[in-house]
Amino acid sequence: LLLRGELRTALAQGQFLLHLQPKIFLNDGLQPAGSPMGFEALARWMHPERGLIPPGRFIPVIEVSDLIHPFTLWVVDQAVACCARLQAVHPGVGMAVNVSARNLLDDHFPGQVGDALQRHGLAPALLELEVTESAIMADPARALDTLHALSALGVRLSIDDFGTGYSSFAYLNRLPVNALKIDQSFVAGMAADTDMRAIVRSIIEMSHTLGLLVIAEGIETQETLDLLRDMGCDVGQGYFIGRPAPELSAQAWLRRR
Ligand code: G
Ligand code: G
Ligand code: NA
Repeated sequence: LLLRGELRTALAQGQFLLHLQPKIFLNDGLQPAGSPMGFEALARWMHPERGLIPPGRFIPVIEVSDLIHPFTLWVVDQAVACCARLQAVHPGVGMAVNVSARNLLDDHFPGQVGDALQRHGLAPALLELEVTESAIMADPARALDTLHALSALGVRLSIDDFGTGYSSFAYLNRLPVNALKIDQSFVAGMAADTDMRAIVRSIIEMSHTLGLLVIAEGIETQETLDLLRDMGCDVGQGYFIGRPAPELSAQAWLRRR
């Protein structure tokens, strides 16, 4: 059982840390196929007694409380600082951070993101914020205001877990987003399931029709990577490419590419 007080203490005492999972270009275009696009920052909790706790266990608790505000700001600050350091290893490498529904309802959030970028001297276009459709749909009008303010900073925005929510084609076209991330449930199933494959193909085509970059997550095999590349998917992420790992491992991974 996770108590909110325990999470507050964890934040105050620096018990959270970030692991980074790489994303690579699957096709030539913006950059040569195989080159690194960036990393997704994924939070972990190093609990003093229970060891490393995965985000699925504590994010749902944080997300429904006001703790999500300082928590996301901590993640943004750490991720931006880390991305600034990684520029020395691979100039232009980006960093993605997950943003929750409540962050999109907070008028202060875009300014705070801008402050973090300034503090660490990072070009805004190297930061990507991932938001789910359901986070936007919780309060679309207010979320849209926040997304426009973030977009005005020059930060990149992507729709996470795409395909699991309810965005209509018309609505998607009005959002100031740069990319769609195809939900891993579709990606995992596509090698064995022709219906899944058809869904993935149509998401890729729709993204390109809308001028959006398309990112597939949950790539676990060479076969899936090859299928996605042949369908024209722009960017890939998954255990086959690299597992979430600490910053030093991410640096080593970057040097090997
Ligand atoms: O790493 P893992 O697959 O266990 O992550 C589970 C979920 O937790 C994912 O949906 C991921 O987006 C979410 N998550 C991980 N780190 C963060 C974070 O820093 N902020 C938010 N809001 N969600 C996160
Ligand atoms: O919901 P979100 O897209 O943020 O989820 C990302 C989560 O998915 C991360 O917590 C990460 O650990 C997990 N993940 C990343 N790549 C793979 C993969 O190839 N297979 C599986 N099963 N999970 C993955
Ligand atoms: Na994500």
